[in-house]
Amino acid sequence: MGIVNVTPDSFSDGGRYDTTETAVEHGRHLLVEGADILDIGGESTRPGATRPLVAEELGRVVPVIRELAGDGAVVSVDTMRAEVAEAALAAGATIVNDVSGGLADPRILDVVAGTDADYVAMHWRAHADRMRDFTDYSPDGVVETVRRELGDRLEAALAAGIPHERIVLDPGLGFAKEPHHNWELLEHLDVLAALGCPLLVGASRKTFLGRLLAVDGMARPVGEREHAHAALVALLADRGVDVLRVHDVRATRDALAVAAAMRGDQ
Ligand code: PMM
Repeated sequence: MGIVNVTPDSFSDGGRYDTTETAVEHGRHLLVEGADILDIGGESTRPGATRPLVAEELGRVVPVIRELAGDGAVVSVDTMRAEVAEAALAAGATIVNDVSGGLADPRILDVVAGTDADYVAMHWRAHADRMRDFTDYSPDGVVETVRRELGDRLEAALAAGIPHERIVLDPGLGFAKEPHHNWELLEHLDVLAALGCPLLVGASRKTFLGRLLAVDGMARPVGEREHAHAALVALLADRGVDVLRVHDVRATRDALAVAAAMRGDQ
């Protein structure tokens, strides 16, 4: 899944693709590099970010989705809002990627249930401006707590009428998580896979990789985390992850090719 952030302020690529034209061009580039899905988002979820107005979010994503879906691409919309999901599906998206797992706007579950779209439910606790206050995973620890809270979101999606086979779960790396929480979740993805849905993982360019590579307490800058991410992708290849949400599709494809070759599967 290649990322197209149509935002002025995303932590990873904010402002680079914030017009319809540049975003569409970027999406086409990711397809050439081998993306199977394009994830189009109009709201930055970077820690501390403030939310765009609904009209702003719609204006960012809908024209880009219309163009790229018109090209024949499989398009996912990265939104927490029912209204945006509805417009995106009407414009040709077939997947709703909801980083709040239905918590931010529960009506989004009904919107998805009323179509045959797939639904990604990510583990989430609070909007970006407050998520740093929600990193306490005691007493059960991050893996068990995320399994339970994500399990609740799965139940909510099923109760709204989204069939099990159309639901994908995501541990939500970096969302109300300290770096060590992300590593623990990556180490124990099997616990989340036991919920019985495909898994999506989004580690690309995130702060925990920057922290891992820090020198003298200074995190590695966002644009210089790709090698670490490719190494992670290769290691995740045999861990039952079904979808990787990434900025650099080519590096990801290369890492997956190496992992496949090492399995004797060329
Ligand atoms: N991360 C971001 C945005 N959307 N969606 C899912 N399903 N999983 C993620 O981990 C995720 C997401 C934030 O990263 P970005 O600003 O680089 O897009």
